[in-house]
Formats: sequence, structure tokens, C-alpha cells
Amino acid sequence: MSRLLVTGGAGFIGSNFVHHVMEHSDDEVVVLDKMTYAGNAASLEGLPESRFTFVRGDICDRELVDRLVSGVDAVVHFAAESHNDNSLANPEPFITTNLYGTFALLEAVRKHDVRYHHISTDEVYGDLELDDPEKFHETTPYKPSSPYSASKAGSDLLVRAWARSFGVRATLSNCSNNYGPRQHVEKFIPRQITNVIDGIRPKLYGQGLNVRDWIHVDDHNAAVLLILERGEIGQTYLIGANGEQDNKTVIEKILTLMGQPADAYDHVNDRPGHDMRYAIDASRLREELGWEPTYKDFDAGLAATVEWYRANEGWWRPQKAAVEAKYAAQGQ
Ligand code: NAD
Ligand code: TDX
Repeated sequence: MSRLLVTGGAGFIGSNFVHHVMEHSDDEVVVLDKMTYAGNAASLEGLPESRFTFVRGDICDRELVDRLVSGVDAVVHFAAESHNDNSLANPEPFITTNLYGTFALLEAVRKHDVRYHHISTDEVYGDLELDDPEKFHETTPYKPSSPYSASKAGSDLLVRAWARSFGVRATLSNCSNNYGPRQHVEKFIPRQITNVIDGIRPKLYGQGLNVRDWIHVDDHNAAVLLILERGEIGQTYLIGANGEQDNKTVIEKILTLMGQPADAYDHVNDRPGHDMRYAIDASRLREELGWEPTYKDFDAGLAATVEWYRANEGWWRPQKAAVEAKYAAQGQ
């Protein structure tokens, strides 16, 4: 049994990770979360008190981080500013949380010699052409496009430097686009599902030819737990489930699943600098650690996600109006 510090555990992937750990291990979890607009206390309801502690605080608070890290066996670092569109409107919190916050954690795990796993994104590699036969792999050069992806790329490089220079026992994972329960309604899939529930037409940026490599959040988290337990120290693992879909197709699938005409959506302003395509080669994870995704059928995973948002309106309703007002102000 281990004691884990999970940063960002009230967010989308972090909260699903905490539930996954409770079900698939006997580890104890301490969540450290600032509860920004993206943190949702309801995502952590019902966890066993004997194995779960919640601390509200900032990963940039070095004293707090030092104290919490000193009491655990491992840190799993999910906390971040995570939305590309927000990073275009106001990059500053991305620099503070994603870079300085990661620095604060690295200094603490270095001091207390604590195992560290760093959660990152495929966006650090920039984008691919639609017809490129290559996918991203562990040695693809970094070429981030947005303030968000640049801040994540910088945080990855800090981890690698702390591992090499100070011997921090770190692993890294770069995952593709996640979908599933408890994702904030600012993100593409939940935004469109909740729009349809509310009778608002879904909003497609530009022509919607951009491709994302979708993976169910539970498959991402199963890989993270496996890397934490059995990954090679110093190694980077790419996580992806061969889930490439263009945005237009995803919107059409959501509309069809929800009983609407497939063309009942609007084209809105494109995202500046919009990455065209992401695609992951997860061979190392599959071959070295034996990981396999459970959700191999995107349509079935999407249908289950639609059902979750239908059944959990109380979870997302408080955020919905403000998110749509913000998008409307930027023509999206
Ligand atoms: P999210 O925005 O849903 O959650 C982020 C959480 O971090 C929130 O609970 C928020 O309150 C917390 N947080 C933000 N700043 C903080 C700070 N300074 N101190 C403490 N807590 C803070 O994000 P997500 O989609 O769950 O992403 C989690 C991680 O996974 C991020 O590192 C992101 O880069 C990475 N990632 C996300 C995806 C994806 O598709 N969503 C894909 C690959 C990697
Ligand atoms: O309303 C929309 N319409 C639309 O067409 C929104 C919100 C998005 N889009 C497009 C933009 C992207 O091509 O859909 C695609 C997915 O958009 P997001 O959900 O904003 O995700 P993305 O920018 O691809 O980044 C996500 O995956 C990688 C996460 O937000 C990141 O945290 C993660 O690193």
C-alpha cells in the first residue's frame, strides 16, 4: 500500500484517477487542489474517508507543497490550467501554474526523495498534417503551438532536467484527448452534448477537419497507475488508443446519438493557431507494460458519455451559462 499525493484531483482526469485508485488498489490518496473554475467538489463525493483526504491549496505554495510531499510515497501531478482557448485569452495563469507549480513540486520531491509521475499532453509535439503517415512517439521533437501547450512542454522539460541533474525518480506520460464523465463543459465533447440537451446548436470551429485522437479517461488513468507501479524511472510513455476522429464527424455522431439531424450545428470562428491533427503511437506502453485500452469502440464510449451528462445535470448545470456567455463574446 502507498500514500499518493494527487494534484488537481478535483478536475476531470484527476478525479477519475482518484476513483480508479480507490477501485483498483489499496492506496491512500491525498488530493491537493486549488479549486479554480475547473475544480468540482461533486466529482469527489462518496470516497471512503479512511483512504481519502482533501486539501484545498495551490501547487505554487511551496511551504504547503513541501509539507504534503514529506508525508507521501509518490506524487501524481495532474493540476494544470488545461484549456487552449483560455490560454489564448489570458496566458498568465498557465505560466504560473503549469511552470512554477511544477517547479514547486519538483523541488519538494527532490528534497524528500519522493517518486513523481508527471501528466502531460500530446500537444507538446505540435501538430501533424492530415495525410502524414507518422504518429507522435517518445522521441518526436517538441513544437508546441499555443500558450497552453508551450507551458506543458516547459513543464515536461523541467521534469527531465530534475531527473537528470538531481536524480529525481520521475516518469512522464503524454496522452491524447480524453473524453468521459466529469469533463468540464468548456471542452469540445461535453460542450456539444450539453448544448443539445439545452436546445442550443453545437458549435464547430472552422470547417471541423481537425483530428483528435480520442481516448476514454479510464483507459488513460489505467495507464497512469500502471506507469506509477511498473514504469521505468526516467522514461516517457505516450498514451493513446488509436481513436482518431475529425471534429465534424464527432459533432455529427453526438447529434445522431441524441436523436437530432446530423447537420443541426453551426460553424463558428476558428481557434487562432488551431492544431490540425494529433495522433499517438503507444507501442512502448503496450509492449513494455502490457497496457491495452478497454474502450476500443469510440461510438460506444461516446454514447455512455452522453448518458452520463443526461443523468448528471446537477454536476454541470452551475457552469453552463457562464461558459456559453464567454464563448459567445468571442464569436464561438
Ligand atoms: P481540468 O482543467 O479539468 O482540471 C485541472 C484541475 O487542477 C482542477 O481541479 C483545478 O482546480 C486544479 N488546479 C488548477 N490550478 C491549480 C493550482 N495552481 N494548484 C492546485 N490545483 C490547481 O484538467 P484535466 O483535463 O483534468 O487535465 C489534467 C491534466 O491532464 C493536465 O495536466 C492536462 O495538461 C493533462 N492532459 C489533459 C488531457 C485532456 O484531454 N483533458 C489530455 C492529456 C493531458
Ligand atoms: O466548441 C468547440 N468547438 C470545436 O470545434 C470546442 C470547445 C472545441 N472545438 C474543437 C477544437 C479542437 O480541435 O474541438 C477540438 C477539441 O477541443 P478541446 O476540447 O478544447 O481540446 P484540445 O484543444 O484538443 O485540447 C484537449 O486535449 C489535449 C485538452 O483540453 C488539453 O488539456 C489536452 O492537453
